[in-house]
Amino acid sequence: MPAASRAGSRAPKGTPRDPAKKTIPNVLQFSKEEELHAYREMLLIRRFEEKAGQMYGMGLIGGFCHLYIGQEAVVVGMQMAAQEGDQVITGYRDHGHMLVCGMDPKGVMAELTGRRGGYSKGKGGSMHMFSKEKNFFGGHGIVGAQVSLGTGLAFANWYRNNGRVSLTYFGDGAANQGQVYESFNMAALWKLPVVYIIENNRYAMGTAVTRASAQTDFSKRGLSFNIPGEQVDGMDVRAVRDAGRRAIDYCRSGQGPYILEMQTYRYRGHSMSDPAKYRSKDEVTRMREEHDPIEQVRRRLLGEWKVSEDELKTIDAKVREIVNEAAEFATHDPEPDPSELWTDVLLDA
Ligand SMILES: Cc1ncc(C[n+]2csc(CCOP(=O)(O)OP(=O)(O)O)c2C)c(N)n1
Ligand SMILES: [Mg+2]
Repeated sequence: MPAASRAGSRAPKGTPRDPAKKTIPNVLQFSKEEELHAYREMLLIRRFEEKAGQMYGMGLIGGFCHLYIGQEAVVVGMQMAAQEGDQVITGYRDHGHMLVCGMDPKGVMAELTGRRGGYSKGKGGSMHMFSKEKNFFGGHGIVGAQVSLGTGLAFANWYRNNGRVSLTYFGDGAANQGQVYESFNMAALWKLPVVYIIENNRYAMGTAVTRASAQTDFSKRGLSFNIPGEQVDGMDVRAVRDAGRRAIDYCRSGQGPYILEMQTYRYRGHSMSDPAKYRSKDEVTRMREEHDPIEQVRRRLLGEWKVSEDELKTIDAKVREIVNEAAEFATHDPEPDPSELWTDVLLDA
């Protein structure tokens, strides 16, 4: 948006308001570079996940595989608010988190196909990947387990006084686990630097939030521990970055944990086999058509920032190239040698 309209010049008194014009607080505005960055990052996740879905269908990926399609704005917006050195930890719906942390798409895809060049040498699969170098701490298949681990990362930050913040992601279903509240208690008691990011995508497998949760406002889940919380439009990457900054600043300044409920939506099934009887096709179509996080940015780039279709096509082509290269690597890299079966099981200490 040009600077003049960003400054928000006032209309003369008595001018009727155009109801179609929504005034977005200045704080939600992105620069053109930020819009382009968010677009690229979200598109990389989307295309990567679409490719993973295809490869699963072709039998190249086995075991569990949970796609992040629809939720891209959450992790991209949060990472735009984070600083180098802040840690990320999440559950099994983790490919997007790894990509925004800067992990190599080839290594992630090769882990999905169980190849040597994968982040866990082909022995961990979709739910078990880590990169200490990129501050990504997994990838966890036990629902809610990452919450206590993420709190532990925050405890280490506090102990070392290193100024880092732990970004601990979990789902609406995981939010009902007991260990979450034990973690909240400790985090609040010791004022640990952890942002709890609850990705409320409305379902835990086939169970709607309203069927499983007595309190569906997840931002209130820390109330009895005095942990502040906010509900955020998790389909708008600008709203995510804005709330992310507030939460991370709060934690980094030593005031303790913070909760962000990201209101988001997953377009695909829970995992790769999902009868999808728990929601209507219309509901999914409506979300895709009216709230898609990538389409929102694309529209602003074309409209407000006058970026040409060609420029966007070049970005799209580049993203596809990265994903195709990753898929190519992941189909040709050899599988681990059978002698590797017993290695990396226990740590030699
Ligand atoms: C302790 C535990 N209980 C149950 C499961 C089976 N399970 C896997 S995913 C899932 C749903 C979790 O939903 P949510 O936290 O909303 O995350 P989402 O899949 O929507 O990202 C369940 C019950 C598990 N993996 N671990
Ligand atoms: Mg969920």
